[in-house]
Amino acid sequence: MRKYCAGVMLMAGSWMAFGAGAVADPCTFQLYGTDSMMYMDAATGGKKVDKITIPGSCKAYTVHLRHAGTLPLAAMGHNWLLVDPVHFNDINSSAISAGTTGHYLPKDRTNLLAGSTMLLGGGANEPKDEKIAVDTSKLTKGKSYKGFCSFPGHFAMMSMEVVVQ
Ligand SMILES: [Cu+2]
Repeated sequence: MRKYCAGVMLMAGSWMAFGAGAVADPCTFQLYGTDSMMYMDAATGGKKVDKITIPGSCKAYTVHLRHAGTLPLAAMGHNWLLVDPVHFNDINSSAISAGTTGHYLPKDRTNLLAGSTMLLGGGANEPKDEKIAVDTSKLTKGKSYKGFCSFPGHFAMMSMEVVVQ
């Protein structure tokens, strides 16, 4: 734990070395999943996320999902999946049938445009964050995609529109 903290401080230090007013990477979204079953925008200090707009100039885009709470994954696990809305129902039901041991992730990822490889939790020794790569070449500019959490029932609260501008 001590080693981990030192690493984080070192990273923060090198980030700050870019200078005051350093702009956040436009091709990365820092997304928090909270104990109140919501996606929050880390950059705004906790604004609910209803939409992510990906700049068209981003060849690769990263959604850095972090569990910002303390509830264990069995009770309040979070992930992030990106789909074409026409595949939402299929993907969501196959994710739910995978159960906690399957991280509520669909076994068949064919129609998954991007997505978590694990369920994040806030409990001790549970994975707290994951960087999810989005291949923007798979997305059509201006089309509306759906990003959501496939933990049972969470999509009602944890769902967003994703658009490449
Ligand atoms: Cu969730």
